[in-house]
Amino acid sequence: MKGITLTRYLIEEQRAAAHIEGDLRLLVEVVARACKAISIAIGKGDLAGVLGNAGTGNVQGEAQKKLDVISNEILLEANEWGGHLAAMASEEMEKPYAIPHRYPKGEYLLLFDPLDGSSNIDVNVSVGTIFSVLRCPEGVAEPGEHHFLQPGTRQVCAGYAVYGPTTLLVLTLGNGTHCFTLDREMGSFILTEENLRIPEDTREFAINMSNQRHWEAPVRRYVDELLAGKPGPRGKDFNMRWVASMVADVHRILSRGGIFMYPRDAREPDKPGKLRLMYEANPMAMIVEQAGGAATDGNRRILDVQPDGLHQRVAVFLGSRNEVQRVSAYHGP
Ligand code: AHM
Ligand code: MG
Repeated sequence: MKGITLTRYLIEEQRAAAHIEGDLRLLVEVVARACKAISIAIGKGDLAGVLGNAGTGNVQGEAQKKLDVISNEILLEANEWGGHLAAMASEEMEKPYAIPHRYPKGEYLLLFDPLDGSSNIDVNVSVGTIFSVLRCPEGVAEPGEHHFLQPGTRQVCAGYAVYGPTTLLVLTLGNGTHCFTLDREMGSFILTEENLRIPEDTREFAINMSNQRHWEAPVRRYVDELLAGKPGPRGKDFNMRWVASMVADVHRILSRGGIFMYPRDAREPDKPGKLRLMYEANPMAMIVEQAGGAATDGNRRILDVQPDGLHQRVAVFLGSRNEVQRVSAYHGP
């Protein structure tokens, strides 16, 4: 099916697999359209005055970039009126966003990190949008935070856009992970790679090494062994890459293998890592598993973690299956 548009892909999937309902199709198309708008805003950069800080902070206490705020608004505005959603939640908003009463409501919940890796925006390095789709529990008309707190296994769809040299949309509806490339002249996402597969073995790892002194023993041991290279216990040399945009690091791993790690560390002992479960780790874990990879928090499969907060954090080890299994085994049974 390579070469077909996202619209046709969704219609073909709906016919063949019958697991995509009309509203989910609409939802994916609307999110894709919003990603195109974000891609255009990012592409204009300083010409449109969109770089730099917004002068505000988000719920995590992080300084917001202007493009964090713009991307969040683009996603909210695109998705609020179509009748496909019951509510939305975002990294940039403390509480869920209720669909305004003037619009009909649908049966899905949409969660997103509107602009992942935004510390890279002012230096012209790839950033992205990550999203996750859950079903709103039946009979719930006004979903609250607790209705979002479903484990990642319940996701019906997950995806990310990466705004790099090309704009890509990587998507799974539970039937493999597929990659679409934005044709800027046509304004359409075109299927360019079907059924991505992450190699089980790799010689490449991604971690922020500057935090090494704060890591726990299993992560130290694992990374020390990688760094020891050919003469060490692994008997081969490993290469390291760290973009500091999860979308870009995960996309590289989907393309050629590797392991991505953002472990829990001693800097904030009460928080398990930096990345957020609901709109970063869960969608990426589904995408990676659907491509034959693995994703854990060191002890558990990420998709099995029962969430207890919309913005809760989680340690993340994902990518090539054999490496994820090894570092998870170092964490103990
Ligand atoms: P963000 O959602 O606020 O952009 O933070 C998440 C990002 C990830 O994209 C990336 O993997 C990580 O933070 C980089 O963190 P660090 O700067 O600690 O290396
Ligand atoms: Mg993020």
